[in-house]
Amino acid sequence: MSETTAPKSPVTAAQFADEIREQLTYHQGVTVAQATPADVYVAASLAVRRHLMDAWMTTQAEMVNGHTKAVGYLSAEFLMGKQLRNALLNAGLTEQFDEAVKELGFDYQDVIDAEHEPGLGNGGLGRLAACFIDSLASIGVPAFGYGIQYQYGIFEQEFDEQGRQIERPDYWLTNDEPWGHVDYNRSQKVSFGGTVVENADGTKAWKPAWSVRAVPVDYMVPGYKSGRVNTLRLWRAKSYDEFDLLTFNKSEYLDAVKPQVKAENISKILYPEDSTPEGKALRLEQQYFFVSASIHDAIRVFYPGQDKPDLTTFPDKITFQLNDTHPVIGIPELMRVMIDEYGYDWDTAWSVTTKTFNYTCHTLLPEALEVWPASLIGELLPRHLEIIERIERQFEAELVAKGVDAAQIERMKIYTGDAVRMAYLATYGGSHVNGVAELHSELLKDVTLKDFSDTYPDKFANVTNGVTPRRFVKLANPRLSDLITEGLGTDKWLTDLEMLKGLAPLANDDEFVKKFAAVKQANKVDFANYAKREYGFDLDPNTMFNTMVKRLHEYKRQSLKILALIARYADIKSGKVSADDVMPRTVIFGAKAAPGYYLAKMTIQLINNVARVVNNDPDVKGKLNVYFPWNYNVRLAQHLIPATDLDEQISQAGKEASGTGNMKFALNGALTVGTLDGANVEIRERVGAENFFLFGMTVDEVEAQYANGYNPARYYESDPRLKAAIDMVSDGTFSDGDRNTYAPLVADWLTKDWFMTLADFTAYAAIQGEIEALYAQPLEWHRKAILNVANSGYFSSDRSIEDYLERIWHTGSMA
Ligand code: B1N
Repeated sequence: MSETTAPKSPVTAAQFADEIREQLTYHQGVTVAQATPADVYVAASLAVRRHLMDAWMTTQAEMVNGHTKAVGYLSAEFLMGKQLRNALLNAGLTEQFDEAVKELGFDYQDVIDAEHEPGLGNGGLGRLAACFIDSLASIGVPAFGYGIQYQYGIFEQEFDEQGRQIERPDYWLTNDEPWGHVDYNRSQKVSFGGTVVENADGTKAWKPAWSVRAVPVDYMVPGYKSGRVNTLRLWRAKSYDEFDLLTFNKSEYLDAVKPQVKAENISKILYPEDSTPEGKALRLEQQYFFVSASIHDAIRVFYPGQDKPDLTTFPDKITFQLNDTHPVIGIPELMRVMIDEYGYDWDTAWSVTTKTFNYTCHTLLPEALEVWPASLIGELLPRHLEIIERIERQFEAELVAKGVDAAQIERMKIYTGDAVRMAYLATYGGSHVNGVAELHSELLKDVTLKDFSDTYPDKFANVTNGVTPRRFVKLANPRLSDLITEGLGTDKWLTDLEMLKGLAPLANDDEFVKKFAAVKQANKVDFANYAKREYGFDLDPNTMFNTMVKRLHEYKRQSLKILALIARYADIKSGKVSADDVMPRTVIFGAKAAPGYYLAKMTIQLINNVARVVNNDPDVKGKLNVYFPWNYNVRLAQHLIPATDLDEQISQAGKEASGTGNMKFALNGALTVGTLDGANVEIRERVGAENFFLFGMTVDEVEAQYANGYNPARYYESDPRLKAAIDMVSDGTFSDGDRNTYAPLVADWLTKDWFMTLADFTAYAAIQGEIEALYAQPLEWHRKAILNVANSGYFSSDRSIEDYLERIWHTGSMA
């Protein structure tokens, strides 16, 4: 572990104000009087960057000269969230900034709001990458994040009059973006297409048809009090031929810019799919683009100025972590680079490659494992397809030698002749494979990659996910952070989160529990104000805040939540339950659906219309309210999580690989209602079964249902409350009398219901009584919430990184 030294050169607020003035004058050319909050945001960001610059350069120099292996985290997504406040925190400049901005005559919030969050990820996988690079820097591990600087991030979500999702392009680069440094002098050439020819000496040469220029855009990744600043290097595609002169001379002007458009399309847009890959050529182009540029970049960085580097030492310089299958084309790429570009033989290249790569799998849905048509790879990357074929031959020979039977060899094919299975390629071509929670890693071994774990048991490992306490506790929840520091008598917990355990005894101290409750209440008031300002909503902070935020997906079962809510509504409407007996609740949803995911989008429409009907019904006024703030993103998460009383983690058991929202909520003192899925299992183990609302089928029970032929209609018939809720969806209550609006959704529930929402409904509805009974005793509720905080220290991404260092990367922090 590195020294926890604060970055050098702390300044006073007055000095920092001068630095902002200087940037305004000499970078932007505006006076303080002319400056807008957006100008001050840019100037302050540039000023913080200057403070981090020396540490950044030292970190890079020591990484190359030192004897510590670096980590290259290859990820198609980095969902960073806003940068300024995080950089201020890690540079130790938060207070100076607050005062300086005031001195300059600006409102602190306006300046912070001027930053447009870079939405370069879809959900948990991209946010995990961002937490991991924060932890790597905070622990002091030399590391690069490598990815793509998409010009358009995840779409901006709006709702139309009917409550349907509308997607708008997120052009986050419209304004000055002070964080990314475009380094044209360190660009790389990435090529595509063409053919493979044989040289006179029998070696192979790839003659590509076209190339693009990969330009690195560098972001600082400052560690918290570590004095280290790592690099996130995001590649931007540029054309080499701004104009095709030949075409241009024929005066076909529009055609002349075509090559430029084609090249620059590669980094144009983030695919908005989550947990389900899109098998498009452009996506493969993106994957190869950033991986090829990154591998060449690492060679440039670690063998500076060397024409003939000794690449047999490459695995001692850097270890590449493959974040899901998206960067797996890096395996044949490193083979190609070593053989074709540097003249190594196959076996040497293979030995280096397998030592360099490790693979993290993030899913259990079989349809989510990427499989590329061989024809597509052949067209785009013909030399790589040859290499993959040879890997397959070697692999089969190895399996035969190990005595694996023919049927199993057939099942394990990486290259089937028609298609390439990227997860299999990653498993064979790297040293380790890991899942992202204990249950997930077990299921990978027993089901998804069983043949591989039977054959290569030592490759398999688990690293349970984690989240950074700097962004998700310190920045998001300053009140709770102060209370924790008060309770523990130190703020060291921010770099050693297991210290939260020290709070456990305070759960029995009524004074502390009341302070904790007051923090939650103040956060709820804050969120109500935020929701009013940003969305025009009127939330009542004296009701329970019950939140479900995550991507909209059938397996996550937003349907289960909305059906239970409708059933509750129906109880009150029908007089079965008197409104006076209802514990008032505010249910808050946040979710984006993939633009092409029909049932997910229909679920969004349903939630919006349930909200409209319920919120306008005088019969339930003040008892049940539903809000769906649009465009859920990191910023909204930071506001909402600290204000939540009850968090929903209700996926079908065996489908959510881990979840990371669950960790953020527990750390911020929400209780969880959840299934035995993903990391819920470990959260419950740690916080204690009595402090977690568990319901629903287990993985085994789910499997038994599938095996016996699951019949959802049976549940509809046998639970009258479920029937009433579904009937209300079909009878037009939430569609102005139109019975067709939700017909496809209802039909799916009654005839397919692949994720068994109906089967879990009764148990889910039943546990609501327990939840409300506890909520009626505030001290008891908050005691349990404190125990959730106290026992969730394990879910720090610092711990995840320590596990990767020990189990997978076999390296440590810089001396
Ligand atoms: O990765 C997270 C986990 O906590 C979640 O449980 C898991 O669902 C999520 C293709 C994915 N798995 N797969 C993806 C994202 C984008 C894409 O194009 C797949 N995301 C997850 C972190 O481990």
